[in-house]
Amino acid sequence: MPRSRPALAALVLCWAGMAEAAPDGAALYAENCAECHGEARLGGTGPALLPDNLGRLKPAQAAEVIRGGRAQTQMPAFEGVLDEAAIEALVALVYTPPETVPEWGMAEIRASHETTGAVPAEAPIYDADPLNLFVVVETGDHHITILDGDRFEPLRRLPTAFALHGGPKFSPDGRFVYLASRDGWIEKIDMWGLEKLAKVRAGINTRNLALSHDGRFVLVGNYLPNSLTVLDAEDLRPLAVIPVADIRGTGSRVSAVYAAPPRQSFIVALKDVAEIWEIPIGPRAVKVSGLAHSNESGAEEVVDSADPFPIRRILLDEPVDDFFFTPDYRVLLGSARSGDRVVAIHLDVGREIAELPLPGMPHLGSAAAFEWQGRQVMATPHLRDAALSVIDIERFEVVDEIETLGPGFFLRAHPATPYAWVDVFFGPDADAVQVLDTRTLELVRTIRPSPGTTAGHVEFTRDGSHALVSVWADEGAVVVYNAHTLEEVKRIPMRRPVGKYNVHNRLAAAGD
Ligand code: DHE
Repeated sequence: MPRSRPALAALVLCWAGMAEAAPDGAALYAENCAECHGEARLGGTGPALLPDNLGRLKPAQAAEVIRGGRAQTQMPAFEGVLDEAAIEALVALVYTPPETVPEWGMAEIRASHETTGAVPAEAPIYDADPLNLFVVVETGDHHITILDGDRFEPLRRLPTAFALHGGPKFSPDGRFVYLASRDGWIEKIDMWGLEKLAKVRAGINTRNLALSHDGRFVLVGNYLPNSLTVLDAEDLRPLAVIPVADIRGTGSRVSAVYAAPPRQSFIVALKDVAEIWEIPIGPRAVKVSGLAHSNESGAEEVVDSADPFPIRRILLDEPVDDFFFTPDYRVLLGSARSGDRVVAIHLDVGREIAELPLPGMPHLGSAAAFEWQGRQVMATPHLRDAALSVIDIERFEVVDEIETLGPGFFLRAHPATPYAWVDVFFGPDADAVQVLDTRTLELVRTIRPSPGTTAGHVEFTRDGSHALVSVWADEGAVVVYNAHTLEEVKRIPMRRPVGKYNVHNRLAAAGD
């Protein structure tokens, strides 16, 4: 039935009234959130609340966190304090990009820098092999546990910044470890004294960090701002902020930074532009620049002289990231943006030398190398396909595809055992890890540490005798297996232990 004019007018008035009454997200934020998350949403005691930083949290989950709070953190529950409309307004606000790109340059980084006053210990304060310790990253309540890798006993638990991501990086002698959080906090821990020494916020939205071959510099790669931050590894003092843009000036996020110890350089993967950067450290810098300048092979290379961290640009046809390096660091394999092929780039000549069709979105960053039938190969899980690909890393060809129970995230091998372990991670079998016999390329065992709960990320002890697997739950565990018999040995309760890192093995994997 058609509405009368007065009825329509009343409806319009009513809508106008509703619009007026709609909660003001910014005002609600200022009143309830700014104290911990910062006035400009850049973070404070709580994490940054910007769309890029929240990328992995769905809006419905964010609403749930506002309603119910976050266990084991200072985030309170707002249910009963804020109504649903207010919660929705807050969610809408935090997923809206700020009007101006937040500034995070040298001044802001310097102002965030803090040392704790702790002095590095003169000797280990524990009776355990310092090179067989594990750093277990527990994102359930944002702590790390330092675990004795012989007795499988926790030695110390330390609070960390919110949401660490990427592997912690050890100094070449294993004395110190550096951690990076998604919100840009970098922390340095003394692995003898088991104390935090310093922290600094190197970016607003950070990918990861790398430590130079000589342990002098920490390089941090950021999404926001588009920058690299160089820190003094001694005390995390900022030394340089390098804006990231391609040769034409188009800005780019940094996908990840890597140390290349045999090259004495850093390698930088860029998300949005078709370049890879190499930043030489120390005397090698001169050599690499010379090589690039005298390159007559036609390879497209340009060397900037942005002292003291000169950038060698390797120009590509399209962006590649998620790198795997051959053990000598002469060649890197990178995933093309389409996720359906891998390119091999020779770092000395600065050009693509091979292309491999790998349609399942290989996760090269977590691949592992081993010897198979006298050939140097690596195996990589795929993020999209239920398969492992085995690639000859001298001839750059795929030698085998092995069907798994589901797409996987992390794979680990150790020279002392023929068994490599890969997790399943996605799909109905996410509670399983599978064991690959690297002699036959057969999957020989499926292990479900906690049926029904996601299992992932494997790390070996220093001698390869045991494999440690995470049960990825807030009330989770690190489960220790005998790496030869594949039997469970011990279960250590942990709060969502996303990853664990053995000092010796991580240094060996980095080529130190
Ligand atoms: Fe990671 C390492 C990128 C999502 C857990 N992850 C890395 C590295 C990169 C990377 C480039 C190597 C950095 C290093 O070690 O210095 N990760 C990405 C992504 O692009 C992706 C897919 C999307 C994103 O939001 O960043 C992603 N990663 C995740 C997760 O969702 C994981 C499973 C849980 C989490 O807490 O974030 C996760 N990533 C990890 C872990 C490592 C890692 C545990 C270290 C692996 C190692 O053994 O070294």
